[in-house]
Amino acid sequence: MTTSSTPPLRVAMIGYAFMGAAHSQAWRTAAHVAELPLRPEMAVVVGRHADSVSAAANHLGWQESATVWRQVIERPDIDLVDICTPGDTHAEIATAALAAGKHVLCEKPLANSVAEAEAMVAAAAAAPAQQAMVGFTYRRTPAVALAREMVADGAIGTVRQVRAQYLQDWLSDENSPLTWRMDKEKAGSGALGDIGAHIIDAVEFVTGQRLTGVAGRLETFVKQRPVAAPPAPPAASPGRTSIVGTAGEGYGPVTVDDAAVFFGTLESGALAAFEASRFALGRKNAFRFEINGSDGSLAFDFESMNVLEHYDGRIPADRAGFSRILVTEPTHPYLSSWWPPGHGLGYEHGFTHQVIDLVQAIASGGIARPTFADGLHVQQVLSAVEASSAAGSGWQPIPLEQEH
Ligand code: SOE
Repeated sequence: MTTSSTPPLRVAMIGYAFMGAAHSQAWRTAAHVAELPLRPEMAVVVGRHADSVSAAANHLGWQESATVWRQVIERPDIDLVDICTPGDTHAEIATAALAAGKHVLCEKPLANSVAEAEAMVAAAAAAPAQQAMVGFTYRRTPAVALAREMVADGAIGTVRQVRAQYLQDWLSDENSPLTWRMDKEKAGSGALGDIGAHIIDAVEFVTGQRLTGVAGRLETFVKQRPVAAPPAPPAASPGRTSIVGTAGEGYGPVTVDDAAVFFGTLESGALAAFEASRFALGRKNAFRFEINGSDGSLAFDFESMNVLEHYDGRIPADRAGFSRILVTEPTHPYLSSWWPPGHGLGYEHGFTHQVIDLVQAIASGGIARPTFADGLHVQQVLSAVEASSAAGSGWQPIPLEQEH
C-alpha cells in the first residue's frame, strides 16, 4: 500500500487550465487507486498571475503556488515537472527542467515545431536517468490499450486499413472567440496538432507501426473571429475548464487550421486515413478509429469509451457480426484496481493511468512511454502534413530514425 512512509515524489505543475485540472485530478488520486512505489506530493503549481494561481492551488489541491517557473524548477525539493502550458513554452520549460535534474511530463503535442521537439529529445538524451514523457493520454483508455493487445495477439490478422478521426464541434459557431488554440504562435497548428496528434499517436500505438509518409490538406473555414475577453479569475468560477472563452472587443485573424484531412502509409504498407475537425457539429469528443485486418476488424469511439467493437472474420458470414466488448473486466488493461465489471470509467481516468505508469517507471528505472522521441515522431508527421497541404497535397515521406 502507498502510505505516509512511502518515499515522496514532489511535483511542480506549470499551467492550471483544462489540462492542469485533469493532471491535478490524476496526481490527487493515483496513489489511492494503485499501489505506488513513490507517493506523489502536489508541491507547487505555477502560473503568471499570483491571485489566480493561488486560487487554483486551493481549488486543485496544490500545497503552494508560484509565478516564476524558472525558480521552481531549480528547487532541490522538486522531483518532477509537469508541463500543462500552451505549446510555445514546452521546449523552453522541458529543456530547463531536464537540465535541472527533474523528470518531465509534457502535454501534447510535444512542441510547436520539429526543431523544438528535436531540442527536447536531445535534452532528454543528455539526462538518461530522468523520465521525459509526453501526454498522449488516450493510449491509456482501457479499450484503446485492449485494441493494441488484440492487434498484437493476431485477433484481426494482418492490418490492411485504418481510418481514424478526432471530431469536435466547439468552433462551428463563427462567433466563438479567438483563444490561444487559434493562434499559431502559441499552439503551433490548429485541429491538426491539438487533436490530430492524438489520433496519429493512437494509430501508431494500436497497430505497433510508424507512419512512413503522408499527404493532406488543411482548411480554415472561419478566418476572423471576435478576440477573447481576458479569462475570469478561477476564484470566480472554480473548476471551470471551458476551452471556448468569452468574446471581447474587436476581431482578429485565425492563424491555424480548423480541420485537417490526410492519409498515410504504415511500415507494413497498410493504408491509414485521418480526419481532425473542430467543426463536426454534434460530435463533442469523437476520438475514434476502425482497423480492418485480414481476419477481422476493431472499432472504437471515445464517446462510448468503455466499449471496443470486434468483428471476427473467421466466423462464417451468416453467423458473424460486430461484437461489443464491454471493457470493464478486471483482466482488461488498467481495470484491476477499479470498479466491478460494468461500472465504467471516464475521461479523467486516462490521466490517472498516465501518472501510475510514470511513477512506476521512475521507481523501476524503466521507460515511461510515450517518450519525447515518440513525441518528436508525431511532430514530424504534423509537419509533413502541413508541408503537403502547402505544396498542393503532394506526398511527404516521414524520417524513421527513432527506435520505438
Ligand atoms: C481541445 O480540443 C482538447 O482539449 C485537446 O486540447 C485535448 O488534448 C483533448 O483531450 C480534448 O480536447
